[in-house]
Amino acid sequence: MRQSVLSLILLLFANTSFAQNPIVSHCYTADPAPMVFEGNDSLYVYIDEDMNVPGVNDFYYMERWRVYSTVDMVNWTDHGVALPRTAFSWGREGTCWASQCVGRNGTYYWYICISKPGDWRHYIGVAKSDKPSGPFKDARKTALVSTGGGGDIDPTVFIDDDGQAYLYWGNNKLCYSYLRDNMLFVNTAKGNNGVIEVPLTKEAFGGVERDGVIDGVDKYEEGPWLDKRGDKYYLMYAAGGVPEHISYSMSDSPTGPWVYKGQVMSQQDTGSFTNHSGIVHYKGKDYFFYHTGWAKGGGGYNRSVAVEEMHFNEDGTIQPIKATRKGVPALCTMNPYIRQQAETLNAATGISVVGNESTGVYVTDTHASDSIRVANLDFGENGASSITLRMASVATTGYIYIRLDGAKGKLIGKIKLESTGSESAWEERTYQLSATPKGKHAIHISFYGSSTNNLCNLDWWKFNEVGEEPDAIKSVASSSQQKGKYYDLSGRPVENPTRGMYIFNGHKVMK
Ligand code: FUB
Repeated sequence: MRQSVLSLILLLFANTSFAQNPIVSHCYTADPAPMVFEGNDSLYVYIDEDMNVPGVNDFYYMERWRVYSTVDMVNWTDHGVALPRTAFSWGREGTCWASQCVGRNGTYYWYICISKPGDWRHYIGVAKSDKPSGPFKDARKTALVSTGGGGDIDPTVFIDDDGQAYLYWGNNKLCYSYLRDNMLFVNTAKGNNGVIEVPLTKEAFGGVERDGVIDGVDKYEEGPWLDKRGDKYYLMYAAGGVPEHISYSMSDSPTGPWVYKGQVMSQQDTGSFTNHSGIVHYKGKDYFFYHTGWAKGGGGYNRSVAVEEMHFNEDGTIQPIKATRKGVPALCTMNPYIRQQAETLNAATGISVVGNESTGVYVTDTHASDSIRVANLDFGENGASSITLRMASVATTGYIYIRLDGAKGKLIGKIKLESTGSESAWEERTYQLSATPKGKHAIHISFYGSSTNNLCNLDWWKFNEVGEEPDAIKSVASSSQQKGKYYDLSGRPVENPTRGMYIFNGHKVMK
């Protein structure tokens, strides 16, 4: 009895003890823009990929934007490079900064900022796609808007209930434009050739900077995020100078006047001196996304996105939010018995995710000591007897280990790598598990073998429930079972098989 209570406690601990922030750990992600689209069950986050390129001056050197999505808030699908810098023929290398994507009438418009060759200033551009995960293409072939004076970064777009779309942006200044219904042009009849500058007053943003001194309690810096809850409009922004915190102002109209309301996330030691936020309502909860320097090797120029739940007071004001490593809990469990993309990750070390939704997205760069974790799978009461992986590999030595809950958790599968002929020769292979996982667990997949050559590419995986095994359990014999011997469907050897279903030479047979 004591033993089983202890096991239960260990099991609960194993399932809940992982830090969920940052939400992506296999690459650096900055400037999150969360979005939920009508008729779509997922929450998407659009980011610029912070990069660490040896020999390159890393002043926010970024070459691409990526898209992530989730249905449970703890496992995030990497949709790959949905928008590379090269999509903008007029864009300058390394200058892919903050962005936001909105959907309208089945088309997704991704507003970005980028410099031009030989020009230090940023310009706002827009790409579009018929899928939220892209790939996206430059929708105009020219910049959408520019004030000419610099500071044209960090676009945010909001479509109001009456259909009018607003574009806000700006560093050390705040501008907005009315977008036309096609989302690709600003209404040049408004403001100064379509651009309206918001006065950065004390009432609106808490303070004003004069000669490097802030007169007031706060100051607008950059990274605006325009949103609405009920009939209140919210403008959140990075504030206070550097290091930044997140503050907000409210209004009864999308164009102001804005009233300063205070700090949402005060300046905290997250390892990043910038912060950049976005909020979203999803499955009955409000979430606040921001960035930190928390991923391994991270910092001010290698940032990583994190998320916290947020709460509004009755008068619409926002309760202060603390940055935590714990993050947010899972909204639901993951079904291990349907295909899950290998790039749907709770955490990962060492691997890369490549491709885009047109060419295919998959996990690669798998070497000794690299690993993947997927959280909160529900194996049910029957449990799983085998796993099917879609993989491509040229490795003939090396293993994939599958463990429950963590790096030191129970080993349930030891898969010996066999070449599929080439790294693009994809094969579906099913392997018998050495134990039957039941109930709720995380899985930890780790790679053993070469530390220099890619061990395998993984496209997707699915577990097979006891009693639902596929016909060909390939490579079982090579991984753990001997030819000419009978095994039960959980992979245990059977000396004298009677009537029933068995595994024999890697195939399901009826006796
Ligand atoms: O990521 C580059 C710049 O850093 C963004 O455009 C700003 O918001 C700040 O986060």
